[in-house]
Amino acid sequence: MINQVMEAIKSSKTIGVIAHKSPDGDSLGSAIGLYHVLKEIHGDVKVFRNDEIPPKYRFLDESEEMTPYKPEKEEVLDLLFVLDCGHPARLVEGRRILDEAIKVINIDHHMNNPHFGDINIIDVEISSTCELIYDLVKSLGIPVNQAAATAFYTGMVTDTGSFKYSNTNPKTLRVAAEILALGVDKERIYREVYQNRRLNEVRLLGEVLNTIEPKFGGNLAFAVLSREKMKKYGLGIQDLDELIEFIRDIEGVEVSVVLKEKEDGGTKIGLRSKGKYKVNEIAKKMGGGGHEMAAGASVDSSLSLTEKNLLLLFQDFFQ
Ligand SMILES: [Mn+2]
Repeated sequence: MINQVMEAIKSSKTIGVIAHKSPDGDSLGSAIGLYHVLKEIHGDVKVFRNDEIPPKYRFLDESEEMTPYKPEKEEVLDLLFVLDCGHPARLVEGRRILDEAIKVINIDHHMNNPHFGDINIIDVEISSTCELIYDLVKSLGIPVNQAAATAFYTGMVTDTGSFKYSNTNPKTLRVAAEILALGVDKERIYREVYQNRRLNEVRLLGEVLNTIEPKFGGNLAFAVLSREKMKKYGLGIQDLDELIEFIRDIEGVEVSVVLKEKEDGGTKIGLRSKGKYKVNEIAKKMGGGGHEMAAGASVDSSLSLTEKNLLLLFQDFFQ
């Protein structure tokens, strides 16, 4: 496998790196990190921005090296790395670059990844795609510079809930320690990612929290964010992503759900669990996927219909 990856890098003239749309810390960290690593050994590497970068992650691309992906004009790449992407559909418009690339290396940690690459490096037990890529880069013998280390560390911190979740094990912490020793400013990462809340996000958070009524004997905390409400505070669908974890952490609650109304009238579903229930089972039934403790889906149905459908599913789920 390692030799195949090195061979693919060496024999390709043009290389691209892309991750899923609606980026999070792990997808951005793995894409930007791998880009900085590949640049050490290859002259023609591009990293694509498959979406807007949320403000709290913009520090990862301060020099703005990410190329905005334009489906109508992208060249055909000799080699494309697709990262942290549980299904090709999660690339959305970026799907075309995958279909056209001559060779694809798929690196991911989501369950049920359909192995859509020519080379597939999938580990569903590992904390994050960033940890997986770090392991790979190490065995390839390519140096990890400070920019790459910062990106990888960010992905590991965000996908493990700052090393709190069950996907954190002794090896995760050993890898994190190794990466940290490469000159990562971890205080800066915490400040950028967690201490940068906009006042309006906090105000909306307050408004929503005031209405939380746990259901199913207190097991489920459920919150709904309409477009109207988000607009009132000047926020969009990518904002207030801490709400779902905040309400999961209510005493007695096992599972949290946040529904956000999309611009096209559909609904984005987020699901989190404290550990007793596997929420990817619910996500799968709604056409989505993810990890056992953190999953989601995107559906065409309205907020109210989606809420109704989900509550029916949860009725059996908590039996
Ligand atoms: Mn991930």
